[in-house]
Amino acid sequence: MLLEDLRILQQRAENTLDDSDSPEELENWKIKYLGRKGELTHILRGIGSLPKEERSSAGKVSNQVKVALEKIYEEKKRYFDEKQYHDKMMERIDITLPGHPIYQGKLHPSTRILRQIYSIFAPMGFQIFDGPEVETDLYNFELLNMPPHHPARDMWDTFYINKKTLLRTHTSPGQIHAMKYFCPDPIRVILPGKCYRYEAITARSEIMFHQIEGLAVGKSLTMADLKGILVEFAHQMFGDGRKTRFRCSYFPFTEPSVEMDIDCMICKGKGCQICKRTGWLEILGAGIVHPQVLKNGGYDPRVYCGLAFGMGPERIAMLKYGIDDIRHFFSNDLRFLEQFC
Ligand code: FA5
Repeated sequence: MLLEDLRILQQRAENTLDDSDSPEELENWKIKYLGRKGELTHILRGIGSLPKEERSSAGKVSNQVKVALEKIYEEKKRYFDEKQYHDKMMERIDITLPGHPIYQGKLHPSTRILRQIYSIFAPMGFQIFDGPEVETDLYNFELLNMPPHHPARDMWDTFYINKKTLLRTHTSPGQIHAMKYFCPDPIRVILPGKCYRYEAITARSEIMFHQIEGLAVGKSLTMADLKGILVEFAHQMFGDGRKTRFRCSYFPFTEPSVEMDIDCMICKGKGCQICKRTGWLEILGAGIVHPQVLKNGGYDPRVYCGLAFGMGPERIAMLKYGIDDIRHFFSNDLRFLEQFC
């Protein structure tokens, strides 16, 4: 009899649950069937008065009914919870409002100028070659003709990682890496990357900046090739009418060495504060690769000749865009960075 009551109760409870249309109706259902004074509880209380032999099977079945009713209650509750959440979300979205524009990032001015430089040298046959930012003393100095205690090292004080390892002070050690990689073939590469120098930060000098090195090695290269490449570069970067000049200079790894200037775009060569009243602005260092450096890279200097140059893209961007302070480049101020699109 009790088992029959339980079966009927379960059937009825399942049917009425299907009919409940709101969380309130669901809670009423729960109270009616599973609550402390609910119908199932009422039947369970009657188990104690059954004959002993019927009690255990009645207890087992009533427990099964209880678990089954709790399960369908939980499922229906989850359904209402999810529906409520979804309805709430829909309420919050006003599809008639204009959308939020997605902020579009822009290339950093250093990256932009680097890419412009690549695109000037690529048609001349220069491919990009990467060198390490953390260098050994051997590559950064010794193989470039600067043994320990050579006075030229003073021009490039740096951040040492340990006695023999340092952050490169220029991209010129990449010359040796490239020569060792390509030897004995001819070379035409540019080597871009970050450099580090332990020096005072000023409007013109940073402790971290980019350089682009250029290196060509072949059997018949001359100073005329070097000048031709660099004058063409200056005209493409700064405009056709730009005047250029080469001054004698000194680098331990090139002989002869030069520096290249362009006429000052601010005063058009008349002399102003920016060009220190000379009418000229330096843009790069260059020269014919020293025979010993060629040898260090694996090339026979009696057969091969090399030309090399090194420039600072930030300084070039400063000249090109009239930027008065190099510190803007890496201070992450969007007012500066967003001007370059
Ligand atoms: C060199 O670093 C040589 N390795 C260049 C070279 C390569 C010469 C191949 C001959 C053959 P220099 O110290 O002048 O040279 O630096 C080259 C360029 O790097 C400078 O013209 C300048 O544009 C840039 N530069 C140097 N120091 C800084 C600095 N502290 N902040 C920003 N740019 C810098």
